[in-house]
Amino acid sequence: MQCQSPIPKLRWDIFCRVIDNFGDLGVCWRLACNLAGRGQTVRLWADDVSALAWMAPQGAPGVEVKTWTAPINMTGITPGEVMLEAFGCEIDEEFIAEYAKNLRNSGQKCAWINLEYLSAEDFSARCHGLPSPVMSGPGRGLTKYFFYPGFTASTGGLLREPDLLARQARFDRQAWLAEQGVPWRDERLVSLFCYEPAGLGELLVTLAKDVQPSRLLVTPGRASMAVRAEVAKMHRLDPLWNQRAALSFFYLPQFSQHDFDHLLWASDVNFVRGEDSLVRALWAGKPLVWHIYPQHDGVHAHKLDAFLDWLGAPASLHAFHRRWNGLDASDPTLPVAPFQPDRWQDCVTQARARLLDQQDLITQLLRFIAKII
Ligand code: TRH
Repeated sequence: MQCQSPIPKLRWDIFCRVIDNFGDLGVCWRLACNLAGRGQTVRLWADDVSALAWMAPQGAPGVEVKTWTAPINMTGITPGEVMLEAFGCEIDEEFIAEYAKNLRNSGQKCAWINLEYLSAEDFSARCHGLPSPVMSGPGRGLTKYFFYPGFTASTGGLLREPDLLARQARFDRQAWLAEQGVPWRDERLVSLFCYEPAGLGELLVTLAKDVQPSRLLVTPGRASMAVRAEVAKMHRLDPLWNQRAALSFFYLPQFSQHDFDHLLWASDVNFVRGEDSLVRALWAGKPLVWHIYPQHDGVHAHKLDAFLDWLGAPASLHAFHRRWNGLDASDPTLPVAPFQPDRWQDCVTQARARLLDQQDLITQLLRFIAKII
């Protein structure tokens, strides 16, 4: 039997810079709660904490939230044993200097982690866990470690709470929908969390023409603005586009992360975006479509393909994703990508089972820290 070092109870400083949207904070909040849930003490520093008011209105025991000001306010702050920067955000020199001083005084080893973005591309497994010696500044002589989340056993895994499956098993779809005021009459429920997808108009027309009625559960913000604009455009072009009212809409309020999970569990198909909601949709285990965060240099196309390959997506799901993400928009002669959620269920079910066989990100992170500290 392999002997593993015991997991120490440590104090963590997690640093998060909100670039845009909600994912940076969403991932860091989930990370913080998951760590605290396993006995760690966490201070989460974020430069914009405003979204936590709706994402996590109750807070979480063991997590202290600090507004990360520039310059950082170090009054009364002693750095904890673990310093984690999310997505390469740079921690202030004052903080690093204090951290390094504490290490010298306590003789403790450095536990400085850079948590990277999630990707199914090969580099995640190649670079996961690599050390990077710090060559300059107050952290000179320390070592930073790269921690890559991912979908395979050779990466850092995905965030998954220990009670997730039990919560899912207890979930009462009908009751939850009724509580939200969704007038559900057995129609197909499709959740929509996206930016401005190139294939939105096509999806609406497809659902409106379908024999099976659908209700689109639209999240607030960019998704809801995109849908309203598209619907207005279609009314102008063809007032009869949804003549049978086979497609209906329900505009949602901003949910807590907890209720966002419920939305994904209650729906028959989930359209998600960014990073965190993709992971939650995988745990929900329903057919899913991903609106990947677009990058100017176009590298997101490779990232999307790598994910779909790992997922074992059938050709129709690949095609639908390319259309949804505007990756084949230059060719108007291409036929409309088929919306076939029934055919997309198997690959998600199998992918979820593979993931459940692997260790979750927090278990791996805690073991990693126990090894280096
Ligand atoms: O919001 P996102 O698009 O976020 C990100 C950021 O843009 C980031 O800069 C980029 O690097 C990254 O994507 C790839 O999508 P994401 O990651 O799914 O984050 C959304 C978070 O918001 C997630 O934690 C779920 C949460 N959420 C709620 O809690 N309630 C809600 O009602 C909704 C719609 C979302």
